[in-house]
Amino acid sequence: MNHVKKELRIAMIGYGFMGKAHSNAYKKVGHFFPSQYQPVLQVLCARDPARAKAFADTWGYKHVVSDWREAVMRDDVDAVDICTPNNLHCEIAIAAANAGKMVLCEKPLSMDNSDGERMVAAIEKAGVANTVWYNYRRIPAVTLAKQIIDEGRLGKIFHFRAQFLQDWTISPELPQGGEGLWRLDASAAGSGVTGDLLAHCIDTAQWLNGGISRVVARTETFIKQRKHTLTGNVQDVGIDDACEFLCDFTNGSLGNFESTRYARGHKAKYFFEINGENASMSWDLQDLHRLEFFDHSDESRLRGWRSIHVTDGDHPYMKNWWVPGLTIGYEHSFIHHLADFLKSLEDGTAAHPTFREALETGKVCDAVLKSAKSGQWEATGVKWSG
Ligand code: SOE
Repeated sequence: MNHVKKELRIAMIGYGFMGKAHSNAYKKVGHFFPSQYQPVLQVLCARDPARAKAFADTWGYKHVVSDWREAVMRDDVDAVDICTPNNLHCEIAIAAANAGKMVLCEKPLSMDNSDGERMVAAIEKAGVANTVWYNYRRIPAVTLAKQIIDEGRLGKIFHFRAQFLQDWTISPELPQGGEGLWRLDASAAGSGVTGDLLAHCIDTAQWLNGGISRVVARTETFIKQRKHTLTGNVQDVGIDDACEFLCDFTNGSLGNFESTRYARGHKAKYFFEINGENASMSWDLQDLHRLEFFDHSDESRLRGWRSIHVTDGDHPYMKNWWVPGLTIGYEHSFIHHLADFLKSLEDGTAAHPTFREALETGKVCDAVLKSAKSGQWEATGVKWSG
């Protein structure tokens, strides 16, 4: 079979947490989701040569380079996967698109929307396949929530609420900047929890419930100064440590979002709930197989929240894994994302979320940060069609 497959030769830029998650997806996808395309780990690009070589050996990359420009321009590369800190996404994506490569980019798309607009323009001008790795859409219970909404089972939707809570930056001793800690450095990350965590919630929310038209937000930076890993100097912290916002969806429903890295005891609590006139649903990453569902049309004596264990063969993605009832995990959301990307290549369709759709998430993030400064409601300018 293998000889008829088309190779999809990947240049992976970066080798942190996401470099690992994506490399794992490239390795496994073909074993579980048959496709005409076979990803090939062609080139790993990273700055530290010894560590890059070790990563490449572990995952089976054929070549190692230290300059992303070289990786992007190579003739033996079909697709560029951007897993760098956020401040490099724009330049790499534009160069890759201009070189005619497909581009897969880690979230958030960009530092801000002026970069995002330039990226979308380059990608669309080049006409190359593209996607942004908002992976949580591909958790089977979240995909099932989308199916249930699209079937109209909730009726008119009134409320969407979401939280993404962590606690890993509470210590004032934690430095900002450098590997692993660039998320605390505004010059590398763009923003704090808004771009890093709420962007996930916003992507899922708009996918499930349509566009967000306006927001009012507040942010807080609890630790005002931190030592910078690279310079050794104590510097002002430019990111938002916590963010809360209210919003209006264009379908008339109200949104309520919260994210923080200061919720002691919560490591990655991503939760959402959606209330419609006929039914409600909620989902929690820490029990990721379960979709909680309440259907008001159930017989009243038996009516109550049911907890659907989304592991059966007719649940999204699950027939490609084990027998019904057996579970999968976080890393599978990336495998599903990639499987859908490969399918879109076969079908000649867009791979969601596209850069343009991820820009709509970025517009909400920008409006949230703007509102936190102005103290006013801010329009997002979102044109949601995804
Ligand atoms: C931050 O800690 C982080 O790793 C995000 O960057 C990821 O996008 C999120 O999925 C988990 O948390």
